[in-house]
Amino acid sequence: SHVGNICSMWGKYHFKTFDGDVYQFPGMCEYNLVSDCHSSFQDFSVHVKKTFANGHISVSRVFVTIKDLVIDLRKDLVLVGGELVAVPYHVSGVLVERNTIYTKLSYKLGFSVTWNKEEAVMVELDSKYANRTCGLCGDFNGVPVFDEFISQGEIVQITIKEQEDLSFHIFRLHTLLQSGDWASCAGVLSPEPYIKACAIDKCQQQPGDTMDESSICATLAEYSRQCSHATGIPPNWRNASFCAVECPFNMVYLESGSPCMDTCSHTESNSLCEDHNVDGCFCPDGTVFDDLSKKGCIPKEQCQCKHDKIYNVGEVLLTDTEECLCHEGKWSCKSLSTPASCAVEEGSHFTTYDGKTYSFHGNCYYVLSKDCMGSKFSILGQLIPCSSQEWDTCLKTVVVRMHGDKRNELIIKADGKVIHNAAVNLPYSTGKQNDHLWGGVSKQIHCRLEVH
Ligand SMILES: [Ca+2]
Repeated sequence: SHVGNICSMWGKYHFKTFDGDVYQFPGMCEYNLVSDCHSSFQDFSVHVKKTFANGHISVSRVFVTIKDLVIDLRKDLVLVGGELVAVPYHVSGVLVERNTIYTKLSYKLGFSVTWNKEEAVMVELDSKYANRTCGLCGDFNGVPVFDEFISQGEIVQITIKEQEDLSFHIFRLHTLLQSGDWASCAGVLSPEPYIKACAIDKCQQQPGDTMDESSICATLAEYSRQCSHATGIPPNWRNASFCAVECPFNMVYLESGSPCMDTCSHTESNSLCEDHNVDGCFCPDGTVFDDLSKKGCIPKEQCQCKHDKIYNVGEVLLTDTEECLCHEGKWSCKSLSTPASCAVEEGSHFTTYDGKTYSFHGNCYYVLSKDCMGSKFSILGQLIPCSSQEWDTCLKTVVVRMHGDKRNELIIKADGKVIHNAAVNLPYSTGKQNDHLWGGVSKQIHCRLEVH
């Protein structure tokens, strides 16, 4: 299961190591969450900086280093090597992306960091890093033990005093998480460590404090995230009066939705998506996100098109060669130029592209037409005396050569056979280099060649 490769921190000071230990570490500083400690040359590291403001503990920055690259994730900004960058941002195998809830950094060689821009950070690591990490996420050796934080040969004990009277809070969460709504999650992930962690939060409060729901919200959010990752389906547990999340535009909050959002520019993102579901703000069913005018979620039919500027549905874009209509966010184009044609008929009657006709009797391969500017195509015709009527010539073979490639010619024979390295069936098209060839063979050869 994926959960084994996840380390996370959430709430006021809860951590879960790669090996599954949940512990509390009430530090307020900058910490190493995970580093590659296998060799002196560090592959990567993830550090977090915690801050306390307005009675609220959160992570204010996440620093990720990958080899020489230093990526500084902040609540609303992303800096790479100290320079502000636009998101989504790609560089050497690293992708930084952001949605309404999360900032996510993925490194294709083995890990990802997801931060909710508040207090929760999750690191997912490839198994190849097993037993070679250090930091608050532990050593990732598969053994859940309490003493895996070894610093310079000394064991660093991270623990917290047993708290009194956790019973009330435990009871409240137990009741919630044992309800039928959460059954799918309970089936894939035990809620016990999360319940206990949350209860500890409550007891850190001063006597007389009113019920603080933020700890419960943080716990349920974390449990829900981990449940989604473990392929469970968390319920929509938030509502307007309990742990509410406000979504921008007309988006709706879902506990479990595809992180790949369909947009006017990319209407197939969702169906091609391989990422785990996440919580967040999503477009209602039947709509896509308007990423051109940023007007929120709209029906696909209302999507505009872009070409230098933005065009509305039904607007026409005219170019030298095409007339394009904006339809559902896509250009539907037709060519304005009519194709010219030339012909060889009866083996000796020629019509040029410009309409001149003449007769010619040959006995060889002749160039019928070729691209004389480049070498996109050349078409050869084999004219030889007909066997039945020796005073006349027949077109025996047509050879189409693309890009001067003599070893990959398309050969059309008078008997209807078409050969492209081997005999092929009609209709035949070759997708190579975007050249489409379409042929229909009858008594005379008709061949249409389109070069794009
Ligand atoms: Ca361990």
